Amino acid sequence: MSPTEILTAEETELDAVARRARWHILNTVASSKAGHIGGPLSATDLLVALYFRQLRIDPAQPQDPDRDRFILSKGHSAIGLYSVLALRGYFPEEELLSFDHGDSRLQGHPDMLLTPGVDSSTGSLGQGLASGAGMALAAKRLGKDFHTWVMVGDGEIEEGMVWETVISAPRFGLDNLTLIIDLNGLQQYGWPAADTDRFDRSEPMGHVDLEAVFRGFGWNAETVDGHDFDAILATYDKVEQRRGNDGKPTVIIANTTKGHGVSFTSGTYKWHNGVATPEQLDLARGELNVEDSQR
Ligand SMILES: Cc1ncc(C[n+]2csc(CCOP(=O)(O)OP(=O)(O)O)c2C)c(N)n1
Ligand SMILES: [Mg+2]
Repeated sequence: MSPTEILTAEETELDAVARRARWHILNTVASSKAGHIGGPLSATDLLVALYFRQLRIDPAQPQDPDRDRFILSKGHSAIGLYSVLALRGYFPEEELLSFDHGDSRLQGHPDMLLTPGVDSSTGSLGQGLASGAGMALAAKRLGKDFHTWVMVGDGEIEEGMVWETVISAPRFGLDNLTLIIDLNGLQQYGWPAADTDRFDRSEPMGHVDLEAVFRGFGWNAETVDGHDFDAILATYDKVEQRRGNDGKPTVIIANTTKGHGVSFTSGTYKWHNGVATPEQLDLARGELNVEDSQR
């Protein structure tokens, strides 16, 4: 496959798209010499399933008022979103190499005024769910049937503003709003711990029954393996089928691994951000089984 060939949703194998997206994440960040790795890699399969099977979108019309919306509230994972947007045909894959350059459309955090396919600017954690609720409420008021999806990190949901929307969304009957929590068990560092060092790297939400909490606030809740495409698609479908029936927003709690898909980045906070060496890139390319031409 040539790097410029546009992949349509119907023609693609999700696993191949995800491997290629993961390669772009590592290779692009290495090329730009700075960027996040672990969060983009944990979110890749969820994003690929959304953009290649679920969202009602047309990459040729990124501003279609009736399109489904997606907000990457964990905006530091921008390169993960850009990789999937490029593969889905919003802009050329080659453009990924401009990532984080001053004059690029692909800034280090998503900019809705610059990048085709980006529905909301994010990066200051905690804000995307509120924006998404606004979009979902607008759809209700305008009589439109588009669906709004938001993805947050598990560290991000320590932000209080997330919970303002968790409380209010059911009261507005926002069954057209779905929140995906990328529960990868790690954030940048971890909780301050008196008895260890400054950062103990414990799970940000490991002590919380998130399903029970969300249900208590009036949400539907689903838990899924965030690296199993069959399970992800079945869960997305369930959400879509339920929409419009019960007035409840839905949370999808996705169990993921930070840095998933590449041996040396998997399961460690140390690859929250970082730049792969040429040797590491070679190793990753082999593990991801991508063609040489994609480098
Ligand atoms: C309001 C705010 N505080 C701090 C940061 C810096 N920051 C960027 S990523 C990150 C950790 C996020 O962890 P998590 O939400 O678990 O994301 P993931 O594991 O998916 O990378 C932090 C603290 C920020 N972007 N915004
Ligand atoms: Mg996390």
